[in-house]
Amino acid sequence: MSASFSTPDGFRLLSGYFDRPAQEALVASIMTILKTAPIYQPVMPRSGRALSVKMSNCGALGWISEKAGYRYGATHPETGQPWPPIPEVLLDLWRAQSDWPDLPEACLINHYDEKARLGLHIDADESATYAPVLSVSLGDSAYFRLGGPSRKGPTQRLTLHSGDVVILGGASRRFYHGVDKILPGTSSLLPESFRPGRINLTLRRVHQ
Ligand SMILES: O=C(O)CCC(=O)C(=O)O
Ligand SMILES: [Mn+2]
Repeated sequence: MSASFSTPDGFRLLSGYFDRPAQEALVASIMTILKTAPIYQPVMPRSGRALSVKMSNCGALGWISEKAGYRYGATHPETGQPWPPIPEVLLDLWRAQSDWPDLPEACLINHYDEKARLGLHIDADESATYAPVLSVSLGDSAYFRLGGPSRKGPTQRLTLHSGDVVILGGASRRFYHGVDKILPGTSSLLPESFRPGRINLTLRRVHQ
């Protein structure tokens, strides 16, 4: 494991942080989570149009996109059940890499199929604005787009592979980023029903 890419702004890409057996164990815990908190189809604020990414969450709070807006909530919007806890291995990742005293309350589970993408955005629904955001890539590789503090500034493309960890820390916590596309068929990790596809787990501290 090495910091294969980092910027002076606190952005870090830890390539291959999780080896294949660790990725398999993580996928198994995510599949268990999805049995009680099924992947659902979120919609965009106002328009109510479907996002191309499907979602679920684990942790005390989940990030929810719905017609009324974005929010953090303690229960699944369709089942009304509390989100399952965040797997210990992800809390270990947070303890090892976040440099933040409090544990994350939220872990967003994004599932990208071969057509899904995520437009440029800033993670801005947390009051803990200085706590870093950590995310784990599982399954097919993806083109990740990293910009800067303004939407119109220059961007660069990074390829994220299964097992990679991305850290938006320091100033980069407020940088625009998104996912241009996934590269179908580049990984055999995920169960058949999730392929071609990519799962991204995003750990966030919500409250200061
Ligand atoms: O899928 C990714 O790598 C990024 C996900 C993301 O930025 C988000 O869910 O806010
Ligand atoms: Mn984001």
